[in-house]
This record gives sequence, C-alpha cells and structure tokens, in this order.
Amino acid sequence: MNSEADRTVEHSDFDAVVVGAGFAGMYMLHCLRKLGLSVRVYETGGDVGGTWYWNRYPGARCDVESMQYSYSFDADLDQEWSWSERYSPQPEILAYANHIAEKYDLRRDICFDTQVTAATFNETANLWVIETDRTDRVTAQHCIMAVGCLSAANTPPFEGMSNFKGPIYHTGHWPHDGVDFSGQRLGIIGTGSSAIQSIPIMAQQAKTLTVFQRTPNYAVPAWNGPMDKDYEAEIKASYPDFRAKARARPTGFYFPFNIKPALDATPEEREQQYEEFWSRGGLPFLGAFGDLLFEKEANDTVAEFARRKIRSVVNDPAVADLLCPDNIFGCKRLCVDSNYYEVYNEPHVKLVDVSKKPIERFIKTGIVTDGTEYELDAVVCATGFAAMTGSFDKIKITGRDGLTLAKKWEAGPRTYLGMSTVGFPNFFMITGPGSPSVLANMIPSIEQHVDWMVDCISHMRDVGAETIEATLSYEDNWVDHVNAVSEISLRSTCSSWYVGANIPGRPRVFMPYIGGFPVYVTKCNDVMTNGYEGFVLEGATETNTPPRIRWTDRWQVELDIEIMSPAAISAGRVPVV
Ligand code: N01
Repeated sequence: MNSEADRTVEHSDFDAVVVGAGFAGMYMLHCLRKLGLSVRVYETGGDVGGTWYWNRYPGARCDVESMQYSYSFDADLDQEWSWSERYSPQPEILAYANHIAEKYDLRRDICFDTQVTAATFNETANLWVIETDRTDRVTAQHCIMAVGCLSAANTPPFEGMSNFKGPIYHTGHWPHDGVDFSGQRLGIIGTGSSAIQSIPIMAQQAKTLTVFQRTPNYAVPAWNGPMDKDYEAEIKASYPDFRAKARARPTGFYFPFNIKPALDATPEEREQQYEEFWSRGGLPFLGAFGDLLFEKEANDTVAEFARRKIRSVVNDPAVADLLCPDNIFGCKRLCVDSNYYEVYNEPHVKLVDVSKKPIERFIKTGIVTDGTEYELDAVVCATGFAAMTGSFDKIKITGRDGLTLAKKWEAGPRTYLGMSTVGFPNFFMITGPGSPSVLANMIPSIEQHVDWMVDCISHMRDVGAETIEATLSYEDNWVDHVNAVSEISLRSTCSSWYVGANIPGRPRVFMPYIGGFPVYVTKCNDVMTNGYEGFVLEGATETNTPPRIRWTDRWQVELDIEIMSPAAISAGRVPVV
C-alpha cells in the first residue's frame, strides 16, 4: 500500500497523464484524444520537440535521412511537409515539431516548464498520482512515460568545475539564443556523435579549439546536401510503400543492404564494396556486408578500411593514430560526420588524449590533464547521456507495495516488451528499455508503440478493465530473450552507453532490443491478437470480447528474412519469440 496516496485519492482528474512532449508525447496525446480520453501532458521544456528542443548545439542534425525521419500516421502531413536537406538540421526538425503541435492543436493540453517529480500508484483507487515541481498533484488511470531515451544529460563531476571562470555548456542543454565562440579559446570534452557534429562548426568560430578525447569513434561522412527534389517527389508519390519497405528492416529505415558475408569476398571485392558504400555515406555504410556486426574477423576488415580513411585525411600521422579507434566498428553508435577529420589539419585545433591520463581537474583558467594546463575561455561538455533509464531515474516512480522503479531496476531495467513492467499497472513506457528504440528509427518506433498502447487502452475500455499489468514469467522471459539476442551481435561487447558503461556505477546490461524492428513488431502484434498474452487485465466485465485492432493494424510488417537480424539468426532465420 502507498499510504499517502491511498488516504487522499477519490477520483480521477484525467484518463491519462503523459510525461514528455517530444515526438512520443505529442503523438500519444493526439491518439488518446481521438479515443475520447481526457489527457494532461507535462513537459520540462518550454515547448514541444523533446530531444530537438534541447539539443541545439551547432551542427546538430538527424543522421537518419529526412524522408524517413517523420511521422507516417497522416497521409496529408506526408505530402505537405518538405525537408530542405538530405539530413535535416535541428532547427528544421524543431519547426516540424511545432507544425505538428499547431496542426493538431496539441498545446492546449500540455503544461510546459513543468517537471514531473513523482508518480505513485494508488492501489485502492487504481489510479496514478502525479506530482510536479509546480505543486500540481493530479490523478489519472494511466501514466504514460514519453521521456525519451537520450534526454538525461551526463556531466561528469570533474574536480574544480565551479572554479572555472568561463561558461561550461552541455550539448544536450544548449542555450536557445546560441553561443558565439568567436575569438575564444574553446575546449570540448568528448568525441561522440554530438561532438563530431559540432566540432567542425565550433572550429570555424573559435580562436583555438582543444578536443579532449578519451575514446576515438568511427565516423562515416554524411555527404549531406540540399534535398534532391526528384527523389523527394519519387518518395512522396508512393510514401506508404516506401514506409512499408522501411518497416521490414531491422533498423526501421530503408537503405540498400548487401546480405553477403564480407568473409566470402576477396580483398579486392571488399575494397570495392566498402568504397561504394562509403560514397553513399552515413549509417547505411553498415549495409556493405551482412556479417559486419556478427563476425569479428569480418568487422576487422571494415575497421581497417575506416582507419585507412582517417589516415588519408589527417596529415599528422601521430594525430591520425590517436583518431583511429581500435575497437569493433559500429559497436558504439556509429557517428556520421561532415568534415570532422579535416578539422585536425587546422593549426588552431589540438587533440588531447585523455585515455590513459584522465582530465585531472578544472582550474580558474582552464583544464589540467597529465600535468599540463590548457588555458580556456569556455568549455563544452559533449559527454552524452544517462541513456534509456536516466529520465526514469529523475522521477520517483512507485508501484504496488511501495516498490520504486529505481529499486526494481537496481541491477538493470526489467520490462515486458519494453512497454510495461511488473508491479506498475497502467504504466506504459514509449520506446522503453527492452524495445528496439535507439537501435531503430525513433519515429516509427514511437508510432508503433503508441498505436499498440492506444489499442490496448481502447480494449480495456471495451471490456471494462480497470488495470493491465505484465506478469512476471513473461517479463522474465522477455528480459532473457533481450539479453540472449544481444550476445549474438558484436555490439554487446564494448563499453558503450547501450550497456550503461558510460556512467560509472551503472549496471552493465544491454538495454535496447537488438533483435530487429520487424521481429519485435510481429511479437507485439501476436501478444495483442492472443488476447494480451502475458498481461493480466483486472476488473474486466466482458471477458469474451476479443481485442479489436484499430491503430495497430498498420503495423503488419513483412519479415524480410533476407536481411540479417540477430533475432532471426538466433532462431535459425525464422520468426522468433
Ligand atoms: O554522447 P556519447 P553524444 N572524460 O555518449 C566522452 C545520439 N545522437 O551526446 O567514449 C572524458 O556518444 C565519451 O568518452 P568515452 C546518438 O545515438 C544522435 O555524443 O566514454 N571524456 C564520449 O566520447 C549518440 O550515440 C544524433 O570514452 C568523457 C563522449 O564523452 C547519442 O546521442 C546526434 C568523459 C560522449 O559521447 C549520444 O551521443 C547526436 C570523461 N569523464 C547524438 N565522460 C543524431 O544525429 C564522457 N566522455 C540523431
């Protein structure tokens, strides 16, 4: 029993409370309204957009192609919106989010500048009690987390930070008015995606740029440019077909993929293939061969190719050596760049290796590492996020018997399908840990989850159920499956944020579901058609009413088993789980 809430809750203020107004929260609000539910959305930021509201650092852009990084639920929207570049810059994606908010009149149900601090399940009333930093205290039948996977910024507690006389920024919390580094001695910590996108732009402004690198990353050129209008017209002429092709892919976005193993090709054939995929650029480079993320020997060939590319760009061999990763290619999230390596040929850009001797401390005038003082006017922390679970940690979430989510997830997140967790009835997570989420195209992942959840809530109303909750054996099986499949991919082998290794003290667990988007979607569909298999619905009065599939209907995916996906491989290349 949750004593405080139990005594005071008498009625439900809303059918649902949604936490977050990024692409997940906005679409959830839109769908719940269509179902006729009363909804309140809370959002920490001052407006919609989530990730794209906060990550305003110079160079921020999406590294999934624009034509595939958008909602698919409205055919008119598909046709009316145009992207100006092959890869959309952050301001344009934020403009799209604003367009969505206006087109569907979303803002009237969103409380901005309001952080949810606690969500407590009241077992007597079967309601969630939601509290915020603005002293709101509302109740709702459903509590839906749309908090994003990479939203809780990680700033390592470097010694002496408060002594530094200049400003310290985090890429994930960038000032809305922008920052001009002209004439400044700038330091940047980190060389992940955010740093690799921003360094070339910051280098154009700053008087000097010092990059503190702990681990080098692989980056493939984006070859970004203006949108090809013929390509845009071609996609728009058959958008539904194109989206369907994308959904059939493990990543949830479409790109040419060569199923053949790298190890079956001759060195000359491999080189030719890598060159061809390199010239296309971006994340699709990983489609050059089918075994790159499964066979270490195959991966060695692509890693060596990428290192040669770095050496061909960077003039100073010692700097090139430092920039060459020696880990698995694509194990950490592959980066996509525009003129990143070229920057290190500029005389005012310096690379400082902090892999063996970490950053010691900040002082008033800069940063000290390995006994050397680097004088700086400003510092950018491109130090990433407490991925997947960080945003949940910020809220005190309490389920049945006073169990907190933090306690339940002490040894790593445990979910059923990445949407639900035992002990927390009527609590849904959009793109939660244990779902494809960050390993798939985020917007389709969000839409598929929302459609499933809205169908589920709709079914609860059809049958008069008060609560839905996952059952322990199904949750345990799902967690086992998520772990087992992750071991098939080389991605589970390195210390990335996928396994929580970027934050000291976090349990090492591979958090996203790597089995592939179509396998996952098929599993969700089966769970639904089998009468919400693995869930318990309490209070239902209509026990013989079969689930009606409304929104989820559009997620009938073709399993493209020609494309390697860990779940298909682990199950002998047939649909699994
Ligand atoms: O964060 P990261 P990010 N001392 O965790 C270093 C998505 N994204 O914001 O590797 C020194 O990748 C850390 O070093 P190491 C995308 O999914 C998408 O760049 O831990 N260095 C690393 O170099 C991406 O993967 C887009 O050794 C320290 C860096 O900081 C994810 O967001 C654009 C340190 C952090 O890199 C996160 O990317 C941008 C310390 N104490 C991001 N602590 C799109 O285009 C950390 N580091 C959609």
